[in-house]
Amino acid sequence: SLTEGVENILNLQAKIESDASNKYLAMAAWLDRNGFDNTASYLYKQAEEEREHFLKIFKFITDMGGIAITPSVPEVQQEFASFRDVFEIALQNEIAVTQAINKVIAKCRAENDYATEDFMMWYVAEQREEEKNARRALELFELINVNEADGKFQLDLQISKIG
Ligand code: OFO
Repeated sequence: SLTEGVENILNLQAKIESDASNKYLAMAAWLDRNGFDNTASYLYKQAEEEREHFLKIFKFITDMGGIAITPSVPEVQQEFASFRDVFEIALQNEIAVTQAINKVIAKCRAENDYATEDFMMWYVAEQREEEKNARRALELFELINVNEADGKFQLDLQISKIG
Protein backbone atom coordinates (compact mmCIF):
# COMPACT_ATOMS: atom_id res chain seq x y z
CA SER A 1 0.00 0.00 0.00
CA LEU A 2 0.99 3.63 -0.39
CA THR A 3 1.19 6.37 2.19
CA GLU A 4 -0.83 9.47 1.37
CA GLY A 5 2.38 11.42 0.76
CA VAL A 6 3.76 8.90 -1.73
CA GLU A 7 0.41 8.51 -3.47
CA ASN A 8 0.13 12.28 -3.94
CA ILE A 9 3.64 12.70 -5.30
CA LEU A 10 3.15 9.73 -7.66
CA ASN A 11 -0.01 11.32 -9.04
CA LEU A 12 1.95 14.53 -9.51
CA GLN A 13 4.71 12.63 -11.33
CA ALA A 14 2.11 10.90 -13.53
CA LYS A 15 0.84 14.33 -14.53
CA ILE A 16 4.38 15.56 -15.22
CA GLU A 17 4.96 12.58 -17.56
CA SER A 18 1.62 13.21 -19.28
CA ASP A 19 2.56 16.89 -19.75
CA ALA A 20 5.96 15.82 -21.10
CA SER A 21 4.15 13.74 -23.73
CA ASN A 22 2.06 16.73 -24.83
CA LYS A 23 5.10 19.01 -24.91
CA TYR A 24 6.92 16.60 -27.24
CA LEU A 25 3.81 16.31 -29.39
CA ALA A 26 3.71 20.09 -29.90
CA MET A 27 7.44 20.09 -30.69
CA ALA A 28 6.97 17.27 -33.20
CA ALA A 29 4.17 19.17 -34.92
CA TRP A 30 6.30 22.34 -35.11
CA LEU A 31 9.19 20.36 -36.63
CA ASP A 32 6.81 18.66 -39.05
CA ARG A 33 5.37 21.92 -40.37
CA ASN A 34 8.83 23.47 -40.71
CA GLY A 35 10.16 20.69 -42.90
CA PHE A 36 12.15 18.75 -40.30
CA ASP A 37 10.30 15.51 -40.95
CA ASN A 38 12.91 13.09 -39.62
CA THR A 39 13.31 14.87 -36.31
CA ALA A 40 9.54 15.24 -36.12
CA SER A 41 9.20 11.43 -36.26
CA TYR A 42 11.79 11.14 -33.50
CA LEU A 43 9.81 13.47 -31.24
CA TYR A 44 6.46 11.87 -32.11
CA LYS A 45 8.06 8.68 -30.81
CA GLN A 46 9.27 10.53 -27.69
CA ALA A 47 5.71 11.74 -27.11
CA GLU A 48 4.53 8.12 -27.18
CA GLU A 49 7.28 7.06 -24.80
CA GLU A 50 6.31 9.76 -22.31
CA ARG A 51 2.70 8.58 -22.55
CA GLU A 52 3.95 5.10 -21.60
CA HIS A 53 5.90 6.57 -18.67
CA PHE A 54 2.69 8.23 -17.53
CA LEU A 55 0.67 5.01 -17.82
CA LYS A 56 3.28 2.97 -15.99
CA ILE A 57 2.99 5.21 -12.92
CA PHE A 58 -0.77 5.45 -13.27
CA LYS A 59 -1.11 1.66 -13.19
CA PHE A 60 1.42 1.31 -10.39
CA ILE A 61 -0.69 3.57 -8.16
CA THR A 62 -3.73 1.38 -8.80
CA ASP A 63 -1.74 -1.85 -8.32
CA MET A 64 -0.59 -0.55 -4.94
CA GLY A 65 -4.19 0.04 -3.86
CA GLY A 66 -4.11 3.79 -4.39
CA ILE A 67 -6.31 6.14 -6.40
CA ALA A 68 -4.80 7.09 -9.76
CA ILE A 69 -6.04 10.49 -10.87
CA THR A 70 -6.43 11.19 -14.59
CA PRO A 71 -4.40 14.35 -15.12
CA SER A 72 -5.84 17.51 -16.65
CA VAL A 73 -4.36 18.59 -19.98
CA PRO A 74 -2.92 22.11 -19.85
CA GLU A 75 -1.91 24.32 -22.77
CA VAL A 76 1.63 23.64 -23.95
CA GLN A 77 4.06 25.76 -25.97
CA GLN A 78 3.17 25.44 -29.68
CA GLU A 79 5.63 27.85 -31.31
CA PHE A 80 9.42 27.81 -31.14
CA ALA A 81 11.99 30.43 -32.09
CA SER A 82 14.16 27.98 -34.06
CA PHE A 83 15.05 24.35 -34.70
CA ARG A 84 17.70 24.58 -32.01
CA ASP A 85 15.29 26.23 -29.55
CA VAL A 86 13.16 23.05 -29.62
CA PHE A 87 16.08 21.06 -28.21
CA GLU A 88 17.13 23.74 -25.71
CA ILE A 89 13.60 23.53 -24.31
CA ALA A 90 13.52 19.73 -24.53
CA LEU A 91 16.71 19.52 -22.45
CA GLN A 92 15.35 21.97 -19.85
CA ASN A 93 12.15 19.91 -19.65
CA GLU A 94 14.08 16.67 -19.18
CA ILE A 95 16.20 18.22 -16.41
CA ALA A 96 13.01 19.38 -14.67
CA VAL A 97 11.53 15.87 -14.94
CA THR A 98 14.72 14.37 -13.47
CA GLN A 99 14.46 16.76 -10.52
CA ALA A 100 10.81 15.79 -10.01
CA ILE A 101 11.76 12.10 -10.02
CA ASN A 102 14.45 12.77 -7.44
CA LYS A 103 11.79 14.34 -5.24
CA VAL A 104 9.59 11.23 -5.55
CA ILE A 105 12.51 9.07 -4.45
CA ALA A 106 13.34 11.40 -1.55
CA LYS A 107 9.70 11.08 -0.45
CA CYS A 108 9.87 7.28 -0.69
CA ARG A 109 12.95 7.27 1.52
CA ALA A 110 11.37 9.61 4.05
CA GLU A 111 8.38 7.25 4.29
CA ASN A 112 10.34 3.97 4.12
CA ASP A 113 8.54 2.97 0.92
CA TYR A 114 11.19 0.78 -0.69
CA ALA A 115 8.81 -0.85 -3.18
CA THR A 116 8.04 2.50 -4.80
CA GLU A 117 11.67 3.54 -4.61
CA ASP A 118 12.60 0.35 -6.45
CA PHE A 119 9.90 1.01 -9.07
CA MET A 120 11.17 4.56 -9.57
CA MET A 121 14.74 3.47 -10.26
CA TRP A 122 13.72 2.59 -13.81
CA TYR A 123 12.86 6.27 -14.28
CA VAL A 124 16.25 7.36 -12.98
CA ALA A 125 17.98 5.32 -15.70
CA GLU A 126 15.52 6.51 -18.32
CA GLN A 127 16.12 10.17 -17.45
CA ARG A 128 19.87 9.72 -17.61
CA GLU A 129 19.43 8.44 -21.17
CA GLU A 130 16.96 11.14 -22.23
CA GLU A 131 19.09 13.98 -20.87
CA LYS A 132 22.06 12.52 -22.71
CA ASN A 133 20.08 12.39 -25.97
CA ALA A 134 18.90 15.99 -25.64
CA ARG A 135 22.48 17.10 -24.94
CA ARG A 136 23.68 15.15 -27.98
CA ALA A 137 21.14 16.96 -30.16
CA LEU A 138 22.50 20.31 -28.96
CA GLU A 139 26.05 19.11 -29.64
CA LEU A 140 25.06 18.41 -33.23
CA PHE A 141 24.04 22.06 -33.59
CA GLU A 142 27.65 22.90 -32.72
CA LEU A 143 29.07 20.35 -35.17
CA ILE A 144 26.85 21.01 -38.15
CA ASN A 145 26.56 24.50 -39.57
CA VAL A 146 22.87 25.25 -39.83
CA ASN A 147 23.65 28.05 -42.32
CA GLU A 148 25.42 25.75 -44.78
CA ALA A 149 23.48 24.86 -47.91
CA ASP A 150 22.21 21.55 -46.57
CA GLY A 151 22.92 22.25 -42.88
CA LYS A 152 19.29 22.06 -41.79
CA PHE A 153 18.81 18.90 -43.80
CA GLN A 154 21.87 17.25 -42.24
CA LEU A 155 20.85 18.28 -38.74
CA ASP A 156 17.36 16.89 -39.27
CA LEU A 157 18.87 13.60 -40.41
CA GLN A 158 21.52 13.27 -37.71
CA ILE A 159 19.31 14.28 -34.78
CA SER A 160 16.67 11.76 -35.82
CA LYS A 161 19.31 9.01 -35.55
CA ILE A 162 20.05 9.72 -31.88
CA GLY A 163 17.18 7.90 -30.25
FE1 OFO B 1 9.50 10.37 -18.84
O1 OFO B 1 11.12 10.33 -19.57
FE2 OFO B 1 11.75 12.00 -19.98
O2 OFO B 1 10.65 13.14 -19.32
